[in-house]
Amino acid sequence: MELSQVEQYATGAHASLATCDSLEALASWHQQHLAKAGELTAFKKSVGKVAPEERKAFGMGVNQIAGKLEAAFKQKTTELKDAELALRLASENIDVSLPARPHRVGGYHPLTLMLREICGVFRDMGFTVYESPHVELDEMSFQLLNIPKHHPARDMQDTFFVSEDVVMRPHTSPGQIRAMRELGPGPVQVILPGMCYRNEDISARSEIQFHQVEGVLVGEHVRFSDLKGILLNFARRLFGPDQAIKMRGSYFPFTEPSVEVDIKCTLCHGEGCRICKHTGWLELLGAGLMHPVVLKNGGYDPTKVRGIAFGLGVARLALLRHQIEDIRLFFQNDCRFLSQFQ
Ligand code: FA5
Repeated sequence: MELSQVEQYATGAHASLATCDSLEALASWHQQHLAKAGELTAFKKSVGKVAPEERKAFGMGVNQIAGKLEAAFKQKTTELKDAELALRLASENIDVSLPARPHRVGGYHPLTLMLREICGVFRDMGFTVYESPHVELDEMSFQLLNIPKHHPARDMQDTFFVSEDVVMRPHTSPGQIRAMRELGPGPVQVILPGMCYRNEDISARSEIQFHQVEGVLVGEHVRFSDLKGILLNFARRLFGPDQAIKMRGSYFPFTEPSVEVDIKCTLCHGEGCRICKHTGWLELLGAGLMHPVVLKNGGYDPTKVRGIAFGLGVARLALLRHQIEDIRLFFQNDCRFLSQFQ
């Protein structure tokens, strides 16, 4: 074995290294030449076959050649990696001057916001929140509220029956009985917010599910004027210090006397407009002094204790607040509509 043979081999190896144009090609070049089983190793091993007096020079020569090949391999590797990186950077070029994509965040439903605002106003007046079931006994929803079976007043709400004795509550009033029974016999001052269900024709003003907030105040010194004060304060907190309300005589089996409360149109301030159907007033809620039968069913002596109750529709207030004309918009889940209230 002569050193010149190794030099000749090395010239060929350098030449083929120069033609490598990818990291894969480079890896197979390395496999062929510099790896343990590669050609250079074979030359290194052949040192034993060289004549003893030439062995030293041969060994040094081979090592020198090996060092050069390794250095060339390293340099080529760096070159190819740099080239690949440059190519990748060029293809992944990001234009940092482009505007960012809007990051959409969720928000509360306008009815939830309205409900929270209403609860906040009553909380400031000393009311606490009492939750009562959505799936309710017929007894609680009607009979204990002075509406016996087959009473014509049942027609006031077209109720969804789950079974003969169980209904989807058509109003929050059954919570009156539950609250009095649970929190009595002392004074009670609660609001009952929640969803109600009625089998009604869906229209711009009516849905088959809608929120009500019921208010109940029971105590020895409770009077009808408290009802007026609470509701006037409520209307003024929501719509400003000059807001007027009006009470009209009405009928509910569970209150006596009963009233319906109108609010002076918040849009036209009583002048008459589309929203108030040119009357200047909008119906807001039903209310009254609790009927003695209801107080008794709640566990109170109606000769000693009086109560006031009211039930208001949350969507009605939201319509007024946002000057919307159709309640159905709240339940269509159209993000373009809902996102306006965040
Ligand atoms: C009642 O439900 C009585 N329980 C209210 C009450 C409570 C009277 C306590 C006396 C004492 P009414 O059916 O009028 O009453 O409903 C009250 C409010 O709920 C209405 O003024 C309206 O704002 C809302 N409401 C009723 N039905 C619907 C409906 N289908 N869609 C949307 N809101 C409704």
